[in-house]
Amino acid sequence: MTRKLFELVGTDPARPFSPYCWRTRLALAHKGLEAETIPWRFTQKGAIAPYNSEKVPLLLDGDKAVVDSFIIANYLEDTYPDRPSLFGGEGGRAAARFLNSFGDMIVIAGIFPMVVADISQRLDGDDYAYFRKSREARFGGKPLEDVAADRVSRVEGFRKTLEPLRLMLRAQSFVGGSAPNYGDYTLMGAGGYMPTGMGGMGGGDIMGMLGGSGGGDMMAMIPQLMRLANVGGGGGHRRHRHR
Ligand SMILES: N[C@@H](CCC(=O)N[C@@H](CS)C(=O)NCC(=O)O)C(=O)O
Repeated sequence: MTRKLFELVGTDPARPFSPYCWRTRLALAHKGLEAETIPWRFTQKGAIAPYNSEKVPLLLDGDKAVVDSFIIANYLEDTYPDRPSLFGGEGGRAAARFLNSFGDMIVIAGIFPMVVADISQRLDGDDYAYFRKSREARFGGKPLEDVAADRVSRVEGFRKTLEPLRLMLRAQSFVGGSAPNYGDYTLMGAGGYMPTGMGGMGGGDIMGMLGGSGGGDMMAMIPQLMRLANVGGGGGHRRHRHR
């Protein structure tokens, strides 16, 4: 297959958990484009260096290498205009830029400190050492367990930051309106933390943390979307296991 997607994994190559990689996986599924998954680990920098990248997602499409989830979404939209639109027009593309930042700075940055210690438990060897060192440095040298220690008391505050989204989703089913579009995927990507079954905060807890109850709640769609994008293998999104 000419299309390949490098996705971050830990000890289990079948469980990609990066929210950014999930955005791309969902975008590919939306466009109905197949891609071979290349499981990638933090310390495998050499595998992506030839494409001038230190991070994933990295999409290889024929002889083109595209890095950064939002740039990839734009690339897919512009390269495959006959496929279902990710943005629903230029206004949607412009709004998705805001949602992308909201996803990065509010949703992912809000969840990350709560799950960071659990992520380390899904890594081993050099990956574990690299993750611990680099992420503890991000938190001013604090041990990851200390960063996550007060997470239960932080959940309520985090959920409040999602109130604008919740209000929106009382009036419509998705950020994209009656059907999901890339705006939804920028936010739902955070559900990627879920399949790792983060320690005491298992999938169900993370779901509750994100959305709470309510039929119109977009976050309730995460499991359905993960099925759509073929988490666990099979179907259109082929998985390729290697170390
Ligand atoms: N803005 C980028 C962020 C990508 C990113 O931060 N990827 C992380 C995985 S979640 C990564 O590859 N990190 C490599 C490292 O920390 O060395 C995007 O949207 O794709």
